Amino acid sequence: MNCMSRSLLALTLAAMAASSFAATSVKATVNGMVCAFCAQGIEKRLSKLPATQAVYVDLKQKVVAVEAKDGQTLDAKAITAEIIDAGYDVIKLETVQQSAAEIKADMKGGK
Ligand SMILES: [Cu+2]
Repeated sequence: MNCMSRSLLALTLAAMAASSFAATSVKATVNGMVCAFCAQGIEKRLSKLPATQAVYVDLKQKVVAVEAKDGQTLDAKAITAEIIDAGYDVIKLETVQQSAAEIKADMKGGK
């Protein structure tokens, strides 16, 4: 290995470390959830998806957040399908660079 490829490798490793730092989540606004059982049902379904690391449901703010496992991509279509299948409406879906815990903290912060 020469000098050039060694420094390239170092750069690549640094980039990988930086990217694994920020968690990616799919944040959905869902209509129709009224009680803790609704939240539980959705949480259970979404937890079963292969790329799901964590799920957070906020009944009051109608938010369902699914955090992706490191290096994996969440299937927004599958998430939407699961929520609709469970009997609820997805109004909005967005990808955010936050973990489920960070989204939860935001919600509790009263934003
Ligand atoms: Cu319910």
